[in-house]
Formats: sequence, C-alpha cells, structure tokens
Amino acid sequence: MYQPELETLSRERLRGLQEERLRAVVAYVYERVPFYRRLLDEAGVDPKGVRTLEDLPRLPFTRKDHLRENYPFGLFAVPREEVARIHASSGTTGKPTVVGYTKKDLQIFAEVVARSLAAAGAKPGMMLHNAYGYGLFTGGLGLHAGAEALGMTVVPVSGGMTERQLMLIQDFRPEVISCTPSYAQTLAEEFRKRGVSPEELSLEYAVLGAEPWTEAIRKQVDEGLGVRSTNIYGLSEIIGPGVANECVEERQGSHIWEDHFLPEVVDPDTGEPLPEGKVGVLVFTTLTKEAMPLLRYWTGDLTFLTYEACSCGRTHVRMGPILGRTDDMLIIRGVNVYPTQVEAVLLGIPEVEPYYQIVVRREGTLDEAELKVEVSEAFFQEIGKKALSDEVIEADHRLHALREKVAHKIKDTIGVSMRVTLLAPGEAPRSEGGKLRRVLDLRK
Ligand code: ADP
Ligand code: K
Ligand code: ZN
Repeated sequence: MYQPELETLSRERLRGLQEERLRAVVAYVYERVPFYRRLLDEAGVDPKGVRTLEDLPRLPFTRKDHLRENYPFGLFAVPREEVARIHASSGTTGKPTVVGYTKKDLQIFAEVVARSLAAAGAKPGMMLHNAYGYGLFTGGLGLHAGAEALGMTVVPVSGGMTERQLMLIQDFRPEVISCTPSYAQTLAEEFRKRGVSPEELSLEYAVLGAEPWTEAIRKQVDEGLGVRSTNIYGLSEIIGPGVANECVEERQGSHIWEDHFLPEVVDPDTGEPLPEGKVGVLVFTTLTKEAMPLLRYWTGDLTFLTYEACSCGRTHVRMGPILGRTDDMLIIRGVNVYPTQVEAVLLGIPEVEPYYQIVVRREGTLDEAELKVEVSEAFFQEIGKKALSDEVIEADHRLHALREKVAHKIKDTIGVSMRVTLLAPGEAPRSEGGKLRRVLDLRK
C-alpha cells in the first residue's frame, strides 16, 4: 500500500474524518463560490446545519449542466492565480467541462493515483508504460504524476502509434501498463499477430479504465499480455482517474479513496439514497479539493457499493463495475461523446441538417463510429442527384468534399474520428412520438 495508515483506517475513524471534512467543505464553498451560496440558499440549507453524514441527503446535487453554465472558471473557489493546472473533459455541447487544481490538489491527485497503482500491483522501481492520452484529458498526466509519486520509472507514451508502442514494450521491458481496456486488447491482438507470446513480454500488471469493460475482456487482456489487470475509475470533475481502483488480490470491486471522495449511490429517478448493494447513480462529494470542490456531484454512472471487509486489508468501500449511464453519453475509445456535441458541430455546417444518427460498432478490438447525416434540401437541389450512395458520393467532388469537411470538424472539435455517411433529405430517422434513437450502440 502507498499510504497504509490511511487506506486501513477503521470505519469509525474514517467516518469521523469524513464528517470533519464535510463540514469544512460545505462552509468553504458557501463562503467562496457564489454558485454554491445560491444553490444552498435556494435549497434552504444552512451550511452550519450540515454536521454528520446523515445530513448529506439534504444537500442539493451538482450536475454537469452546472459546470456548463459556469464555463469556464465560474466554479473555482480560489483566484485564478492559485490554480496550478487546468484539465478538461467533453461537455454536453460545444464547450468542454473545465476543471482546475491548486498545487495541493495536484499533490492529492498524485497520492490517490499512487495508491491506485500500488493496489494494482505496482511497486517503486517498476516501469510504467503509460498509454493514456496526454493533454487536456486527465488520464495521461494523472497516471504520470501518480507513478512518479510511487517511485516508478514512467514512460509517457500517450495514445496511438501502436507500432511504436509494441516496440517500446519489447525494448524497455515495463512491468506495468496503463491504458483503456480496449487498447490493451488491441495491443494483445497485435502481439499475437506478430507471434510474440505473453511469456516473452515483461508486463505483469495492467491498470485499465476510462470506459466500461467486462470480465470477458479482462480474461482476454490477462491471457494476451500475460498480466493481472485491475480496474481504475475516475472522472475529471472529481479529480481524474484514481478516484477508485481494484486491489490486485481480490479484483472484486474498486476501493474508493473515501478520505478524499465521499460516495453515495442514489435512485436515478428520485435522487433518494439507496442501501448498500442496490444499483443507482454514483454521486461524489469532494472532501479535500481546494480549486474546484463539488458537493454531491451526479456522475451519471450506474453502479453499487459494498462495505464488506476486503482481504487486502483496505477498509475503503468498494464500487462495482459501471453498468450503464443515466444520460446518453457514449464512450468511444475512452473519450466521452455526447450526441448534443455532434449536433452543435452539424449546426455550424450549412450544407447539412441536424438530422443524424450515430452508430457505434466494435470492429475487432476497436470502437468504430459512423455518423449518418442528412444534406440540406438546398444543397441536394444544387447537386441535382436523385439519391445518395457511396458510388454517387465518390464520383462527385462536392459530395466528397462535404463528407471530408464533416469528418474533419467532428474530429477537430470532439477529438474522435467518425466515418461520415451522407443521407438525402428525409432519410435520417425521425421521432415518431416516442424517443428518437440518435444513437445505435451495437457494441453490447
Ligand atoms: P477519464 O479520463 O478518467 O475517463 P473523464 O472525465 O474523461 O475521465 O471520463 C469520466 C467517465 O468515464 C466516467 O464518468 C465514466 O463514465 C467513464 N469511466 C472512467 N473510468 C471508468 C471505468 N473504469 N469503467 C467504466 N467507466 C469509466
Ligand atoms: K472517459
Ligand atoms: Zn481489497
């Protein structure tokens, strides 16, 4: 363990610490963040009345929309000069969800990731091949700093360029790899194709997250790479990856680092707290963050909690796998995508209409997204075709160029490649009273 004294605190002492920190954070945001002062006032909550965990359900939820409404820095509780780093994740529309960290927040981020890596089997002196994306995403830099804190040798490979990844894994001989589960499958598959057996690989542990995965995928990765893989969970709004991690001993649920992130599971419809073991929405209150603390943040992720003692000795509660979402967020190769973001891009292109459908498939180990979108009536008239098909589009440079333009704008603004299919006016599915299926997820 990275911080054994904190990771094995008795439940009673953990609760005491949580309550002390809860009182402090409620007073802190009420004092410093006008949004929270209004939210609490409107909910009729006197911050001084929040004393114990029993008072938690009286606090209003914070939602993704609140982040959007306060874009970019409106939820920061410290002057911008005290923010040491900014990260961002996909927002529901054109603008990303922005998060900030003070120096102390970054230190805590590194500590929880170090705990996560240690839980996953990593030890000081081991080498980490970090294939999470660097940049505005929290994954790359988050794992990086945590591995350094633990005392590992970090190789900041970032995502993509699979050929180079295969070479570096063979030449540098890392013991640990971090990436999305689907990318771990890709790497395993590519090694197999090249006749490199798992026994020849130096890898022992894989830390996989950023998208949902199953025991079937775990088996493939473990066998294909010769590792024991564990789940890492997190979200930018709360800190990034490392909110929770499975212990390599049990691999039965991910320990949530509860001295920093206070979890609840609530009913998705009523918001009422649910008992241990029941599936509902995971909600977090940050207990120690300075730059952007959040009260009862509605993650949209569906799972359950268990307080059963774990053989690894850690006392922190475990969460199950993510079983779904309460909203229409898609995760394509680890990147969050909202249909409304796609819509915002389409609204900015005069030759198409915001009538569209996103079809996601898994081809081999990789997610493939297809965007079907209607061309505008005016554009369709102008090109003078009766119908649109792949052949017609290939043969007409205007259609060809439009398809490229849509694909580029999607890639540039959302960060995910989608194959674009142009439809004639009226061909995209329309709502027939019921809910429109904007998304067809064929991966399940
Ligand atoms: P990250 O880079 O850690 O994925 P984001 O803020 O971009 O952070 O995305 C967070 C969302 O990604 C979560 O709310 C959840 O839906 C999904 N996610 C992250 N880790 C996991 C995981 N281990 N299993 C399932 N879903 C995950
Ligand atoms: K994600
Ligand atoms: Zn455990």
